[in-house]
Amino acid sequence: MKLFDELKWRGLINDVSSPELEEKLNNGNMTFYIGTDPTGDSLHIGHFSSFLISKRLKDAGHNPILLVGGATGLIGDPKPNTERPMITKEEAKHNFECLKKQAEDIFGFEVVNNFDWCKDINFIDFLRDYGKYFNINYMLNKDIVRRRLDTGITYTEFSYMIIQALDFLHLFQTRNCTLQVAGQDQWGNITAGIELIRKKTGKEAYAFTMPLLTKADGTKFGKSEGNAIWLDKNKTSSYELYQFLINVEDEKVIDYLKFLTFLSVDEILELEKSNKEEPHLRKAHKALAREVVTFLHGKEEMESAEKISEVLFKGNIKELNAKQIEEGLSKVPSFTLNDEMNIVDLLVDFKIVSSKREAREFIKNNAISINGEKINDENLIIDKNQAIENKYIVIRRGKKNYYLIKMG
Ligand code: 629
Repeated sequence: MKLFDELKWRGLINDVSSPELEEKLNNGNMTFYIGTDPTGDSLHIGHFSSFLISKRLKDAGHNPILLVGGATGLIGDPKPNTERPMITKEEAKHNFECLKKQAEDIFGFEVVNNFDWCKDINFIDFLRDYGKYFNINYMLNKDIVRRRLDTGITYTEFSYMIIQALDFLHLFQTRNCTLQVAGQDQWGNITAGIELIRKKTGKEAYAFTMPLLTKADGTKFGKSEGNAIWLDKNKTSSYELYQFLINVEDEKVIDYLKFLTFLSVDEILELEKSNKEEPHLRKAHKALAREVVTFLHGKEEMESAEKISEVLFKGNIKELNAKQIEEGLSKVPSFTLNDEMNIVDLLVDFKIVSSKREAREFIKNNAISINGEKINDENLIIDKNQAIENKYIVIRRGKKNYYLIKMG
């Protein structure tokens, strides 16, 4: 399957700037770029779903440049509804450093900063050398700008597309970068660049956009209980990322495998068959979680995440070390135990049960386990001797309720 056909099959093609692009993509060796603004100190899975295209194109013989917008991050790409809060120059610089390192660690590709060439453009030259090529009606016609006229858009955000356009021109002229790629929301900014290149050089540059990944109900992919899924494992652990992926909706898991993994067409078709015929095995979900966690954090982190998932499902807690317990039980109620305590008092004081009677009932019915072992002695004393690595005691009530006791 040729590259362009595979990109289409994977659902990665939304808009294409010119029919010639298909043949150019199939015959490898275009220099291309994809950019992001340093609005935060970590990339999230939405960025990942777009940036992954850089590896697909690289593997097909093209030459990737990643851009982190140290300059555009100070301006703010207009969003459909409201003006972005201005971030400080220090914040933008810090975020730039974080994203540059993350992009290099994950993809290993060259990262450029548009602040490097924007910082030398003075105001008059900006208006003469770039602003002069932008007709106001052209700018007002961009979807997002038009929508913001009612709620209000400042001159700063209105100017944003000119900067992204001059980026494309700069990379076109200095790096022979003839292609820009992005998610579909960037079409206006990218075509502004193609126009500027045509007007300034008389030559054609190219672009294609990808659809933004969505959930079955059309809302944005990449949030779990309202929280972003970060690529920095200190913000979203490998286990949380694994859990997020293994729990995606059944009707979307195949789309996500196509979009987010490098599994072959045949492997994905095989998983699609399994997802239909034996959904309870969840092979497609497991493959998605394994592939993405391995790509981002390595095989060891993926295997640890998988082990935590299996152990918490089965309950054999003693298989986990302290770090894995921290990762796997970061969201459950936790308490500090400073001194030894009788199990019935502990269950009541930490509100794991509602009364001593209920505590004795649960214990009698084998519904309480300590570090994976069911207990039935209501006189049991809980102290740090039972703690895993002298740090944690895990209490499970019934099948689903975990509580984490931290040794004081
Ligand atoms: C200067 C800045 C450029 C080229 C691109 C840019 C950034 C661009 C933007 N991108 C989004 C972002 O930074 O705002 N103006 O969060 C985001 N991008 C990845 C995908 C996207 C896009 O990082 O392209 O479509 C979805 O994640 O919204 O010279």
